Amino acid sequence: MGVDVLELALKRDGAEARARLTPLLAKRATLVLGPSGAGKSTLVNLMVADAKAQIGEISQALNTGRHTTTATQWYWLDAARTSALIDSPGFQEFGLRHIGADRLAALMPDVGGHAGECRFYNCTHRHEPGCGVLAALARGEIAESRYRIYREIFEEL
Ligand SMILES: Nc1nc2c(ncn2[C@@H]2O[C@H](COP(=O)(O)OP(=O)(O)OP(=O)(O)O)[C@@H](O)[C@H]2O)c(=O)[nH]1
Ligand SMILES: [Mg+2]
Ligand SMILES: [Zn+2]
Repeated sequence: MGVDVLELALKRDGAEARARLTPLLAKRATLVLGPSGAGKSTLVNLMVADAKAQIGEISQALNTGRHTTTATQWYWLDAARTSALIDSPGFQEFGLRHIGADRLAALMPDVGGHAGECRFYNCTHRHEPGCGVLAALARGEIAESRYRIYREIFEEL
């Protein structure tokens, strides 16, 4: 999707995680978002010396987080107050119910980037003739796995 992904081991290699995150967090406010138990508060504590954000153990029974953080909290990363990190309560499930099927392609940049090439303005990119998305898929410019995800979510919506 044109989004960079960093894999970090906050507990095993905190120093490396800090070094890689520090330049990305500079001069902006960053919202930490993710399911409960993902390690959001662990990351905040790693980056903010006196944060003391509460960290929860993963529930053995449910294999999920326990919603340890219950309120959104703003932390300054530096004394000059130019960079901030925002810890947030985790979610158990991520829903897309608020999105109309006709808006889905526009929200997946790698898929929707070719929608302007479709013959029909209301193309669903599934079976229409002259579909720019299907053409890009055939040329290998859209990953098959990403197009499959588009189809699956489209059907759900
Ligand atoms: N091994 C390992 N464990 C981690 C890592 N990050 C977090 N944990 C552990 O995962 C558990 C949950 O961490 P939290 O930081 O409380 O997770 P959270 O995302 O803030 O959870 P909520 O506040 O419930 O949304 C704790 O036991 C952490 O020690 C990591 O990078 N590696
Ligand atoms: Mg938390
Ligand atoms: Zn199309």
